[in-house]
Amino acid sequence: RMPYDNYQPLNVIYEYIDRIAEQYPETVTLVENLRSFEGRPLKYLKISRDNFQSNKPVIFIDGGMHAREWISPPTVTYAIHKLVENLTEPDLLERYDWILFPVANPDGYSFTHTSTRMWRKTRSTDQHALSRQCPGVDGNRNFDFAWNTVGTSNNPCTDTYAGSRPFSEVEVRAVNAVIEEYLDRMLIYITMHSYGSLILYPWGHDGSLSQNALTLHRVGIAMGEAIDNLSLPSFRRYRVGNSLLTIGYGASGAAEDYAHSRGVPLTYTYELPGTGFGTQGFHLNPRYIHQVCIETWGGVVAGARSAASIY
Ligand code: 0X9
Ligand code: ZN
Repeated sequence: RMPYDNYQPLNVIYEYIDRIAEQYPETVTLVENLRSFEGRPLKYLKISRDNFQSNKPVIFIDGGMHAREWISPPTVTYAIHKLVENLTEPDLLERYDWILFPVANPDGYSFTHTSTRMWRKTRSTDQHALSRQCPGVDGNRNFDFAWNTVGTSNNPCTDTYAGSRPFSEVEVRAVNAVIEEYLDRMLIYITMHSYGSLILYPWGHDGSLSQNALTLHRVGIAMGEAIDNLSLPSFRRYRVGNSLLTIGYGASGAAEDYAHSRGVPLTYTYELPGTGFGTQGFHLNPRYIHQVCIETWGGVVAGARSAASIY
């Protein structure tokens, strides 16, 4: 498996993805149809016992939409590791097909390694007068759900710029393409962010609850409890709840709201652990990467099993 004792540059993550696809062609399919704004491949893996032939419910997990949230991509590659290289929970492949997209914003992720550690957005430019001096759109404001109405900005020089229109970003269109392709059978969608030790569910733009809130909460609690049971005493306990109420601010155009609005029953934003304050929280000490990957996978497993008992 990949090393989990330090944060890895994009090429190491991509080499891992390529090698897994090569080494396990029976269960793994690499998809790289689209390229990022700067031309990097957008890579995700489809993992299945039978090449997605038997219409099982799909679990989709993405990471790295926000570039500086470095703990996010390793939790997704770790899920790949657990499903392919070290399958200690075979029921999860019996019951579900999986789609794992570790770095949804590779341009931003590379930029945090080569230039600006605290970069959040994509690296695109558009027609806005300020866009050339201030590139980048917030991917988690760019989905077509109550787009650019709350917790967003029209100014490209801010971290929450919503873009010139919904789905202006090819990286966001790539995530959306997965959601659309498997809409009829996607059961769980999780987008990995940091930080705060939170499990958030819709609706995040106005704090109201969806029709499916009771189930969203039950499955969310199962995830949060499983993580807490695997966690370290020094880590914060997870809180589970509505996005706006639990994180304390509203934001529209977010992935978890959009996927739910399209009909995916169980959609969550995980805010993974961070220690420290302010922007320090985005740089979780690398000594904790392995721990967070293990406990986060525990949360995904518990959520998948909890959902299996309901659906
Ligand atoms: O603001 C965000 O995009 C997320 N927090 S982060 O610190 N990772 O940037 C929270 C998104 C919460 N979900 C919704 N507002 N729907
Ligand atoms: Zn984020």
